Formats: sequence, structure tokens, C-alpha cells
Amino acid sequence: MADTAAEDATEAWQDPVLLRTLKVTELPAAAEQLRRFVLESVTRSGGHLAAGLGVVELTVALHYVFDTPRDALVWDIGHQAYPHKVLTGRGPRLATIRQRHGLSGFLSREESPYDTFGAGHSSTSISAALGMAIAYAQQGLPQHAVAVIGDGALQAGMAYEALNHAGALKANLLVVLNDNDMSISRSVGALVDSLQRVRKSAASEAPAQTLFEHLGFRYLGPVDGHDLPALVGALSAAKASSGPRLLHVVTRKGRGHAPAEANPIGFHAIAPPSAAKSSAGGEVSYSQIFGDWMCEEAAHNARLVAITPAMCEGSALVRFAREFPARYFDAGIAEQHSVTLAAGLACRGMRPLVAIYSTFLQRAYDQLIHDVCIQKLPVVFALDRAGVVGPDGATHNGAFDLSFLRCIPGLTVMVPADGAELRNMLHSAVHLSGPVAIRYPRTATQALAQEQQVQMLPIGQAQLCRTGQRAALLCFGPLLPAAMKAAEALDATVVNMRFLKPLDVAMVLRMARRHELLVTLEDNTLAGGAGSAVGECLWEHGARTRVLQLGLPDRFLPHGSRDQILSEAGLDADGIQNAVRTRLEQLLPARSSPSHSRANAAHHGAEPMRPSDA
Ligand SMILES: Cc1ncc(C[n+]2csc(CCOP(=O)(O)OP(=O)(O)O)c2C)c(N)n1
Repeated sequence: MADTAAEDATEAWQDPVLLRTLKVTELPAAAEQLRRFVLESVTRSGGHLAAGLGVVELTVALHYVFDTPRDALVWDIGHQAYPHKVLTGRGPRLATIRQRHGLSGFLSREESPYDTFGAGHSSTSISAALGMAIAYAQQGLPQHAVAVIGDGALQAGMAYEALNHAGALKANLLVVLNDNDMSISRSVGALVDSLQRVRKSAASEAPAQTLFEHLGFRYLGPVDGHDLPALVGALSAAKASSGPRLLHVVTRKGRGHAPAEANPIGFHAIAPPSAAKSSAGGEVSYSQIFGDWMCEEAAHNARLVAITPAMCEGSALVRFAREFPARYFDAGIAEQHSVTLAAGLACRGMRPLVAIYSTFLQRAYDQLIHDVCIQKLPVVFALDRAGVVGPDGATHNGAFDLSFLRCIPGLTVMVPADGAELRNMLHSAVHLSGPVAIRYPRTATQALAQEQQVQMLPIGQAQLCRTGQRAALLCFGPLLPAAMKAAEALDATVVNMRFLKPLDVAMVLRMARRHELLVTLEDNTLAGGAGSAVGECLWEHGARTRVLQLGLPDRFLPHGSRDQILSEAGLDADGIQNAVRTRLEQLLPARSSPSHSRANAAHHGAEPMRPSDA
């Protein structure tokens, strides 16, 4: 049960209108109460913490000065928006954040009119706020558009594209730069020094011309982001002027919680206390297997280099960065640049590995095709967080990679079913002469035994895991344990497909000949994914075996635990078993009739036809 202070606070935070009734001198106390509320809630629920603590005063000041939601406040990414959620009436539900049916961990227009633009990926805020500023101007409305962007998010090219455009248009746009010198890791790039110089020169009252001024922005600041009267003053002045303006606000990540101030990387996001107890012994994350292999390989392969677009910790590259600093590149939040940088390295004989989350590779699709694959360059993409990610939800699910990778000529696509296989695939990939993508999930896998030797895998060859009757489950990736469990109950055949591209056509056709039903299994959208690849293969070879495709449905999946979301999609052992059993039952009468049937969008079976039959 909430204590009185928290109840009073959430009462006062039903609507920012109430906040605006306070005197400026009363704001620091309100901010402190807000900070404590967020800290206590996130300590219990888990979630992003340090960034939110750092913007408590800024959040209060923005809602105090601007007439939100009529004035559009556009937060970048949204991981720092927990205090914003509380101030806009979502305090009572903050404890549910990132849980199934709970608040989103990022920003969502469906969740609140105060979330003026949905986010989760970085560096979109200036473009979106510019669009809103133009819309206001076109409609003759006096409202303000305000983008709030961190120094980390300001590393991305997209932010500069938007600044460049806004400056030229002389748009009525306020950009608030939340400069805490941190991304998830320390901020990187020449911008870090540049911002430091600006801070110093402004303090000495001889402000240097900033990059922003060169781009047509009026530079305002820097202002202490924890001094509420100063912030209110600076924002009010910015509000009173017009044109492209950038207010430089200096904050401290983790502010007000000593452990988070001392360790902002560790407190960027924290797990709920229950997570520590539930992690089983003998298991590690796929990411860890990747990070360890990188170090093993780099020890004897001097050409191996690692590139991460700002995800050192998440991609388990901390040890690599420490042991091989000259071969480690944190490119900042710059996915497009990261991929083309790898292409350049590969052109001159290096073996670049781009460690990138599946969802963030979406940002660099053209670079993948144009810079890497057309030129057949040997770049390895280690795609972490593929499939369902769980609490980060729709913006972060790696639900599309199999579909968008399999259509790229010459790209080898590998789908490990466990950590040992991931290591074998990485080892095999660096010996190939063309581009390779290996995608793996955000989950635990069996730790490798000391004596387990790394092996080369025959490219494009699947592995028969179990022989059974009537149905063959063709599994692409980490759903293999669930498939095996379902197959035991069904007495079905199971194949670990290992490669989406090249597909093991001989294995698919053999399974098609020997079974009444092929079941494809993938933690990717059904649209254009691995099941489609199998269907196309059967069409091409005139095989008429029926196919049941199991995978993710054609909609954006919500946040929740990974197991919950997979189970709702019918991708746990019970769901698989039920879907296969139901389809086999339907097949019994259907065996005498050749007509083809369709169940529902998520589980549609189709009798494959040649294109000429269609
Ligand atoms: C395109 C993209 N790449 C990577 C991320 C992962 N990510 C989330 S928060 C963050 C750091 C952002 O730093 P900054 O904007 O300075 O905000 P801070 O956390 O320091 O307040 C990163 C890299 C992302 N959300 N989007």
C-alpha cells in the first residue's frame, strides 16, 4: 500500500495543470518527491532508472513552463520518461511498467496524449518535433514543439539531418539537449569534447560558436539541469523567443541516488529483485557466449575487429573492449555508419564483426545491402535480441530479421538453437568469404563445458534431431527445446534447420516425402520468414506436402516477459503440440480430398502449389 506522501504526490500529479499552480520556490520539493517515488517504484519493478533520475528537474520544469499536451513535448527514446509518466497521471500504474498489460517502458501515443510521439529507438525526436512545428505553422496554431534529446542520441546521423533541415527552414522549434556525458556507456565521439568545450567557454563568458549556431540554431545555455529556478527561467526565455533554438542543459545521470550516480552504466536499467533469484545455475546468455568467443578468436586472429553502435554492455563486449582496445570500436548510436565502417574495414583485409541488436539493424538496411552484400564483403553480423525480447516490447522485438535478411542475395543466415551452436556458427562465419548474419535471442542457454571444442559447421546443412511419424517439425533457432518437447508427446520428427540461407533443400524435400505434414517453427513474423522459405522451396520442387507455419503473428507484439509473449503466440511446447495435433486431426479426413485448407492467420497450412497452378 502506498504511503501518504506517495498518495499525496500521485494525487497532485494527476495532471500537469496542478503542477502549474505551484510557486517556482515550491518546485524543488515536488521534484524531490517525484524522484523518490520513481526510485522506489523502479527498485521494485525493475526498468530504466539512471536516465530518469537525471531528468527529474527538467521534466518538472518542462511541464511547468509549457502547456503540455497542447504544446508538443517530444522525448527522444523514452527510457528517461518515467518521471514524465508520473507527472502526467500514470504514477498509480508505474509499478506495472514493462509488464504484460502494464505501462510501456518507452513512449506510446496509445498510452497517453502527453506521449506526443511513440519512441524506443533513438534520435527521432528532432525530426518528429520539426514535423509538428511545421504542422502548427501551417495550421496557424501558436503552440510550441519541443524535442528533448540526450548527448548519446545526438550521436546519430538522423539528429543532424533534422538540425540541418530545421536550421534552413528557420522553423519555430526548441531542442533541449540533455547533456549528461553518458550514453548507456560513456558517450563517445568528437562531440563529447566539443560539448565540454562549449560548457567551459560559456562558463568563462566568452561562448565559442557552437556547431548548432553553424546549423542555424540559437544556442542557449548551458544551464544547470538540477537547478529548478534556473531551468524555469531558461525554458521561459526560450519559450518567449522564436525560430530554431537549442537549450543546452547539463545533468547528472542517476542524480539523487548515490549508487546510480557512481555507476550510471549499471543503473541505466535494473532488473526486478525477483530476477536475481530465478536465474538458473549452469546457464549463461547467448550474448555472453558471443562475447567470450570474440575474445578467444581475437587472441589468435589479429584481423578480427569488433564494432558496436553504442551497445557495449548489452552485446557483452566489455571484456573484448578491455583486452583488445585497439580492435574495439564503439561507433556511438550510429547503426548506419557502423555497417559501412565494417564494409570499409573488410575491403582492406580486416574481419569485422558488427555486434548489433536485430531491431537496430533495421536502421541500417540499405548499408547492409548496398555497402556489404552487393560487394560480397566478409562482414559478420552478430544479431543479438532476435525474436521476442520481452519487457522492451514492440519497438525492440527482433521480429522481422529472418524476413528482411533472407531476400538479400549472397547473405548467409544462421539460426543457432543453443549457445554451443552459436559459437560453432561464429567460428564457421569468420572462415567464409562473404557476408554472414547470425541471429540469437535475449535468453539463457546452457553454459559451455570447458572441454567443449569449437567446430566448423557444414554450411547449409540441417541436423536431424529426432525421427517420428506423420509430422516433421523444421525448427529455425531457439524454439528447438520446445519443439523437442512437443515432438516427444506427438512422436514427430524434429530437424534443427541451422541455416535459413542457404536452406537445406535436400533435407526439406526428404522430410516432405516422408511426412504428411511439415511444421515450420520460427520466432520471427510469419510474413516472409522461414516458413515462407520452406513453402517456396516446396513450390519450386513441385512437392505437395502440407505445411503448418508456426511463428509470430502479423501484428506488433506487446511487452511482457519473453515466455509470456511466446506462449501467447502459441510458441511454447504446449502451443506447438496443440497446433500440430489439431492440424493432424484435420488432415485425416482431408487425406482423401486434395482441396487445400487455411486455418487462421497465425497457423495457416497450405497445400503448396506450383506457381503455374495459382
Ligand atoms: C537506434 C537505437 N540504438 C540504440 C539504442 C539503445 N539505447 C537506449 S538508451 C541509449 C543511450 C542514450 O543516451 P542519451 O541519449 O545520452 O540518454 P541518457 O541515457 O544518457 O539520458 C541507447 C544507446 C536505441 N534505443 N536506439
